[in-house]
Amino acid sequence: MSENKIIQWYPGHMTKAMRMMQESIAQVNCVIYVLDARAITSCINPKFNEMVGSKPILYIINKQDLVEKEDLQKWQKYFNEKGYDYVIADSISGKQKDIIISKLKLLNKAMIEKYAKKGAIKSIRAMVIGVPNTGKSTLINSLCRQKRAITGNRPGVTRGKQWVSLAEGVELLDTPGTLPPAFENQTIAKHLAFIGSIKDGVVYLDELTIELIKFYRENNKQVFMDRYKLENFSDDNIEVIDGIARNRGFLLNKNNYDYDRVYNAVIDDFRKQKLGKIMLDFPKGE
Ligand SMILES: Nc1nc2c(ncn2[C@@H]2O[C@H](COP(=O)(O)OP(=O)(O)OP(=O)(O)O)[C@@H](O)[C@H]2O)c(=O)[nH]1
Ligand SMILES: [Mg+2]
Repeated sequence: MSENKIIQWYPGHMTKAMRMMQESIAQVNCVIYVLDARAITSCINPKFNEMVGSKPILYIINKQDLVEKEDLQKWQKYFNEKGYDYVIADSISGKQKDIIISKLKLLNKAMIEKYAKKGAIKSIRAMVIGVPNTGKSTLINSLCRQKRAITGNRPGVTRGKQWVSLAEGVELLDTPGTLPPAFENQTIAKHLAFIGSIKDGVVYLDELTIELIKFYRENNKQVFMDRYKLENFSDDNIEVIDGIARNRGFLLNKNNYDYDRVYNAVIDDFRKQKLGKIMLDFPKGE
């Protein structure tokens, strides 16, 4: 991802998805905005804010299991200062179901009371939004304790809209992950590529690997060296790649390394948390 190479990914299904969300927003009482704890800043899509308007938002800081608690505390402080409603979650576990339901009820208290006065019970309708691969469908499944929505560790798994009803009087609208039409800067694009929100192929694996090497050289040399049994962390990216290929025995033949296997190993290791718990974005000033 050299400076002159701009990452851009806004496929047609996202335009369609955005339109669908715009059309559906009037039918919901609130929004559940799912963020990946590793890259919170990068997961903010300014287009969502325009679409959501004045509807209340419950932020889910998801994938908390992939970051260190101390790093997350910085974001908690930030969200508290801003007065945002949020729940820190790991949706695969489903442990946060009760707190999420109670926060949703609190967020919609006025509406629920208005109907209660007339003797009516009104369910809460929430649209679940977020950039691709943040865990929206996984969250929905964990809240309804059933595998209703399709999930998968790649962007663009959910395509259409899908309503899922919970016994607790909550209806959730799953939506396809949507990116902004243009990234505010290339750091955001890079971080979204690291966490699997941008399709591999839009970003070349060799470039993504080099960006990850640069990141670890600057932020966490030791974990990277330990993982690939490197004796030192060379300033030359190709030397690092060669070292990984050599130590892992990734060979095309006697004289040539199999670089593709290196790229897949490094990216996979990062995404499967074998390169430590990493936070990519911090609140401004941290
Ligand atoms: N470690 C971890 N992985 C999670 C968590 N929540 C979801 N995942 C994984 O993240 C990947 C994406 O999950 P999905 O629920 O399909 O994400 P999505 O936001 O619906 O994705 P799109 O429909 O493509 O926008 C899957 O591999 C999930 O298992 C979590 O809390 N922790
Ligand atoms: Mg989905």
